[in-house]
Amino acid sequence: ATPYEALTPETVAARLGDIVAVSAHAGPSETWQVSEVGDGNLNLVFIVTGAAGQVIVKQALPYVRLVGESWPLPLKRAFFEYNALIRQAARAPGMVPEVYHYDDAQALVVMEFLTDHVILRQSLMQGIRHEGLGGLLGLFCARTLFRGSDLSMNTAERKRDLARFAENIELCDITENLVFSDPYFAAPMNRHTPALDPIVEMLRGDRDLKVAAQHLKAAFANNAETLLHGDLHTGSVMVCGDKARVIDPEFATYGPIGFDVGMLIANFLMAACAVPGHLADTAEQASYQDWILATATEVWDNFAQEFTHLWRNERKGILYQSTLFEDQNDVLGAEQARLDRLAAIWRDALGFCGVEMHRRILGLAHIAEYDQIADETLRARCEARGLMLGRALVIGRETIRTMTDVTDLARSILGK
Ligand code: SR1
Ligand code: MG
Repeated sequence: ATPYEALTPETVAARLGDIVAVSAHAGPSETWQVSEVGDGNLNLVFIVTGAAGQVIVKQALPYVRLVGESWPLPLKRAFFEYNALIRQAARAPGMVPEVYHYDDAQALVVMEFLTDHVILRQSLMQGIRHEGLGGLLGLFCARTLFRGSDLSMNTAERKRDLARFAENIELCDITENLVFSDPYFAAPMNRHTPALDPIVEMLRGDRDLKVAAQHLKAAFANNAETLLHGDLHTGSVMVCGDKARVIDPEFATYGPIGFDVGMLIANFLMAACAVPGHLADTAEQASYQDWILATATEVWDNFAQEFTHLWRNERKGILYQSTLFEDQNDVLGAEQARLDRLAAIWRDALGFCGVEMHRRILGLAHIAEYDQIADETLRARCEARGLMLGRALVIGRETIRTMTDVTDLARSILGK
């Protein structure tokens, strides 16, 4: 194989033009126009526009783009992204971009261009409503997380896959440090809005919070319940009207079901906290926050509903075999087991939700919703609400029962 070389807009046609799976979608390479559009933390992303259509080319860089060459990062993350994408396509059909071509040596994936779609995070900053979004994302979570778990997989399939994704070591290490540890001490790459100093000091002195964050880290590192997306925030969702697709699963690893669900809900809650920084009219702010909170509720409700449907109709894996619950009484047993599992997922999800809300304000990798609020006082007010809500969810994860409890808490912290 040709040794790895990072692409540039000028080299894409020469390097990929002869690949039939690519030209079938973009047309002959002589007609291609290429632009690099990557704005994420890690990779190169090119849009190729040709006579027959458009494709996306995503290539891993041998370092963290956000930081630079001083932080090397293995190219093999493209392998995990490709393998996660094909599993997600099978488990949640229609919810991820179609893969056209994968090149292991070049660490690149060529995939479907999602016409007219935009990153959900951008849409949330503009106050745009997407009908049914929470429902679609809840379905995505339930289908990928149930079907990627030992509720669905057999022993050989599961053990082999677990071993394969266990090699995504460096990206797991990023999550373990950036999400669960760094926000809670003065880690070298952390940054935060200076006006938050007093609250940051309070959180870093909060023993219960730090112990809880370490319990959550232990769950993430040790509880290999399912194949996670691993980085399911609103920058990993593309939307167009009432359509949505999930992208960027390079952090895929086996972990607790509640991780993806909690991270996703966190990103809706943070978007709600940041609304005053993006919409001028106060009535519109209030009504948009309501829509965001309702969407977060739909994520959980649809997740739980579809998880229940799959549990009752598709349980064929290693755990809770239907044969154990065949007679009349044991139907109740299967339902009891389902409710227990859902309750555990809910508790985990609340905790993961809270730490995600902290790390996006206190750690290295922030979110545009907060960072793009130019007025520092307003930004600090929005972020402080996110920090307090995050703490309440981590500390209260054993007692908070429903999404209504969560949204009531959010409303009281948002002053609604
Ligand atoms: C150094 S990577 C920082 C963050 O970017 C990715 O999107 C993940 O969220 C990661 O934590
Ligand atoms: Mg990403």
